Amino acid sequence: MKLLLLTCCMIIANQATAQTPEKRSGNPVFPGWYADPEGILFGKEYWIYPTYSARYEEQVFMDAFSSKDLVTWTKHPRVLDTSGVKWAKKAMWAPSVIKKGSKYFLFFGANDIQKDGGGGIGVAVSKRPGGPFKDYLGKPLIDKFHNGAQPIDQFVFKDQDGKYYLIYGGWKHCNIARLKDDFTGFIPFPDGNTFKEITPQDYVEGPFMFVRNGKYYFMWSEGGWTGPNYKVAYAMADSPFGPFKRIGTVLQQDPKIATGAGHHSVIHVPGKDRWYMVYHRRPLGETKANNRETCIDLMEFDGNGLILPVKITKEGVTASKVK
Ligand code: FUB
Repeated sequence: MKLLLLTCCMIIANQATAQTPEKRSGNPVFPGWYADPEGILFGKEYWIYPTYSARYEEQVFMDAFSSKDLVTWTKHPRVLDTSGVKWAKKAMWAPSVIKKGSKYFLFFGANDIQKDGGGGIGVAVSKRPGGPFKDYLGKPLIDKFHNGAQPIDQFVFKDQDGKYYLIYGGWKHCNIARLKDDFTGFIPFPDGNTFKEITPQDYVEGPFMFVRNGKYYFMWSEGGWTGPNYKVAYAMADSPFGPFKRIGTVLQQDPKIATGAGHHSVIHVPGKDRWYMVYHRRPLGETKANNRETCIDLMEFDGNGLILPVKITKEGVTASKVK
């Protein structure tokens, strides 16, 4: 009798497990054409700030998305738009957001400038991560080419000593510049230069930096963003200034899943060795340049601290709340 009861209980338990599959984010994590996503944690909430991926003339706003568990995402429409930034007319790209004090600062590119002036990298500010963000300076923070870098694809990096840097650049050049504490401009380096070039081999655009176990990981996108071979590579160094020697590719297309995987960011869950790569890719068979979707997959390291190639998936990551 006891054995029969035990067997029944096990069958019921097994059925219950089978009926409650693990919740996953799925990929893309939210619907719509969105690219260049920056993922970040604000308190216990995950946020993703992407580029609205459309014709340049239609890129006149940015939406944001928040989630408590990586599965259910809430859309925050038009956290920034050109009505709040007089000098921005089109091509609002690659938001990078940071909290400083009680305010949130959103760095963005606008106008896709081809020569000095008329646009570049700007800063907007808000009291809330969901905006509305308003122009902070009334003009671009960078509106010129320095060291050959187009002023786009900005990433704001807070170093371990509390200093803030802007790492940015398109057209195959990447600069790092130290931000003033109030983000109104830059503090020149001791050698008198403000923009220090840190371009590694094969760099094209989309820089990102993080620190793990005291090492600086510098990551960037390679190839053409409009094609299938777009990808992400990385280097490691002991300082944010490098030198950065390319180690290898960490993210690329998988002909069974999607193409053009690139322009990424990384979310680290505090207190854990858990890292997420947030990136965009193009669905299989899709060739339109702007038909890019925002996805998330796990990023893992080997015992020597090297990044393992990211496996891009349709399922995404499992539900996870920040404690
Ligand atoms: O989305 C516009 C541009 O495409 C970005 O600035 C580049 O990094 C590329 O992803």
